[in-house]
Amino acid sequence: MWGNVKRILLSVLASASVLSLTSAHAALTIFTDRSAYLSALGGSLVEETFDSILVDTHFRNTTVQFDHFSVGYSGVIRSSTFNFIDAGAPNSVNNTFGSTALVGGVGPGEPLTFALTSPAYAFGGDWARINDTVARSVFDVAGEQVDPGLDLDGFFGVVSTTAFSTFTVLGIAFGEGFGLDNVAISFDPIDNGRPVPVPAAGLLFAGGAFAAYRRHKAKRA
Ligand SMILES: [Ca+2]
Ligand SMILES: [Ca+2]
Ligand SMILES: [Ca+2]
Repeated sequence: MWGNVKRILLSVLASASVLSLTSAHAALTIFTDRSAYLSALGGSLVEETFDSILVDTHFRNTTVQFDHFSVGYSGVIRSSTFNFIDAGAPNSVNNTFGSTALVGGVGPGEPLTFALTSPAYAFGGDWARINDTVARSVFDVAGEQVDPGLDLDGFFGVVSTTAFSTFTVLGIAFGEGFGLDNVAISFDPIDNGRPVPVPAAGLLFAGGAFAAYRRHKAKRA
């Protein structure tokens, strides 16, 4: 008689089922004031105003390369008024900047990714209509999700203690459209608001090592 005997099946845990996460979490500092952000960067920044783009340029199902990052989107939003660099006369209510700016749009679970040309420590810019009225997106940077809050219209920047290769606007609800301009990035390590001193690369001089060989002077008769 089996009574209350219960057979418990023990699943054998594969060796890969438990991963030891050893990488340290990035410590992020959020700035909503451009001046404070720039002060934290200590002057080591690069900027993108998008103003070199002279005609509306889409990045749906493709990427557009800028000096310091590329941007691309491959989600479900197909409207011509999202996911493009809005040049000339604004074609989007999300371009509130009075100059050429990026206009993005993401659906739930979709990333709009800024892929940096090299690992960076700070990414910020002037944003328009992020999470207007309803929370529709978060930022994903250095392995962390950052909540930009409701009704972000203005500067928002993140400084990280660890380098990151992408900055992503991640949709969390349907239909987030937004604008972005005046992107400011730092590729230099930053510690407590001050750039970490980096030893200057030694310059190697090969003085006197250069010898001119003129073996080809020989003329053939
Ligand atoms: Ca601009
Ligand atoms: Ca336009
Ligand atoms: Ca929006």
